Amino acid sequence: AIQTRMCCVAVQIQSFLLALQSAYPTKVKVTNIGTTYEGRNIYAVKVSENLSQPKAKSVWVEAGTHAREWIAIASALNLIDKLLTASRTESSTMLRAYDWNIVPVHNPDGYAYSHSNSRLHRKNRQVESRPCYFSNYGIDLNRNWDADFGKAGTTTQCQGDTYPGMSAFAARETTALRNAVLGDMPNVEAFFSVHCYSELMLLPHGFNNTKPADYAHLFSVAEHMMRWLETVRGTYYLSGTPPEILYSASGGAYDYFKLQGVKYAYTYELSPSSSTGNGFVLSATHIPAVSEELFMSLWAFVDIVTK
Ligand code: 0X9
Ligand code: ZN
Repeated sequence: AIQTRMCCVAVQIQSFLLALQSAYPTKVKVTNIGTTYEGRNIYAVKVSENLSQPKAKSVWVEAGTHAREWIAIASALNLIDKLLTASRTESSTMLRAYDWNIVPVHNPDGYAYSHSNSRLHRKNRQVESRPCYFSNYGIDLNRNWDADFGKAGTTTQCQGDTYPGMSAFAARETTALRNAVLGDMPNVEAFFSVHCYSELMLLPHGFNNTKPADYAHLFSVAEHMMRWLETVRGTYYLSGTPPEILYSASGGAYDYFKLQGVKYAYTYELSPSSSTGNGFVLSATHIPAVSEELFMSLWAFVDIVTK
């Protein structure tokens, strides 16, 4: 319940995370998984029932890949906070099943820039060996993964919002997250990317019309999650693959991890709904409900997969 403001710059988030680590030294471990182009740290926060007794399985949750998607970052920070509120049965169930690894700000350079210069900035702020002479430079981190890289839903123009970079993992941020998650294999049972907006639960694959062999199972898990999400305040999320319900896009994080053998890989598009104009900019009063929806659906995930 600490994170109630939409606007929280990298330094404030860093102190929030370090304060949690001091308050819960047996449960919270903050790790710097890499450094951005502009020199900021990328943090992964492990929340465990007991750090000295690691679980066999883990879940990874990543938010803030896209700079302007502030509600995703606020919801990921609230997830950390809610997992530590031990009075909630949900939290103890979730921590009994898994170690949780949360990367609340995957793109801290872009996030800072969305505060200081351009509220709707999407990408990181990296200049590659081939320079970009436009102000909207940077790599779209959700196009930079090795999952059919550089094809659907990308532009070759470096100033474009869906510019994927010169090669897969050209971005420091994707490299850092890839190394952190792969370093936790084979324990990683689930990977969730948290984006906004449109109220969608996206399943693999996002890059073309193919589906993984276990798609029917992934879909039934998603439907269970969305039913529990709906109990918070009646929000209805549509589940499906991006080509079916959004648009195809190559180089996405969750596709990469699904291809790497992570069983459960999903991408959230949080509230508001797609009919909301400029849904990236929403008032901080929405943080509690949207955060609770993310949390409830992850509780539902644990409920169904541990049955
Ligand atoms: O375009 C994206 O990266 C995501 N939508 S957003 O409005 N948050 O930018 C959707 C990504 C879905 N994943 C893939 N298609 N790989
Ligand atoms: Zn996004």
